Amino acid sequence: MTTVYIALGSNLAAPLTQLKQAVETLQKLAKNLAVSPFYGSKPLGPQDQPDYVNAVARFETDLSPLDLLDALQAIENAQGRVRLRRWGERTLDLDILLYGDAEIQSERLTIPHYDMHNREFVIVPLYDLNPDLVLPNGTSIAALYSDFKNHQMVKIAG
Ligand code: ROI
Repeated sequence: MTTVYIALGSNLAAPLTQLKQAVETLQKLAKNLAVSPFYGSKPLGPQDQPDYVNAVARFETDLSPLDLLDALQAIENAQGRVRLRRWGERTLDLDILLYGDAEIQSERLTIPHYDMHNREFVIVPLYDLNPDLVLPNGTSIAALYSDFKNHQMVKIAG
């Protein structure tokens, strides 16, 4: 069993419902699923798009990284994933942030997620889930969180 962390994001087609539905589906392939609070966040990227709802989930799985990626993409597609432009609005994004302590660089996967340390909508909910987390490169989530202590995101009632 490997402990994995997944980022969830949506800013189209009832974002909160999109995330809740994805969590329901994750329950089926996940052991010991835990989900952070849901946050409303300003878009990173073009500003002429709706605000996002973001969260992070942690669970244990026997799936390999690529099988997990396939499973997450199947959930995105089942929920009618629409992505209108690069860095633009989307109905559902499920990104693998961490897969145990693995560091993976392949055509389909970069783990840890290449830009997670710069994204408050990832770091803040990750810290909520596990303030003692240490990334594979030795960086603590607490150190990353300190950059975002004054974040402007709002918690959304789950
Ligand atoms: N911005 C926010 N706030 N949340 C996201 O999940 C998100 N996802 C993206 C881009 C377009 C980079 N911006 C985002 O893929």
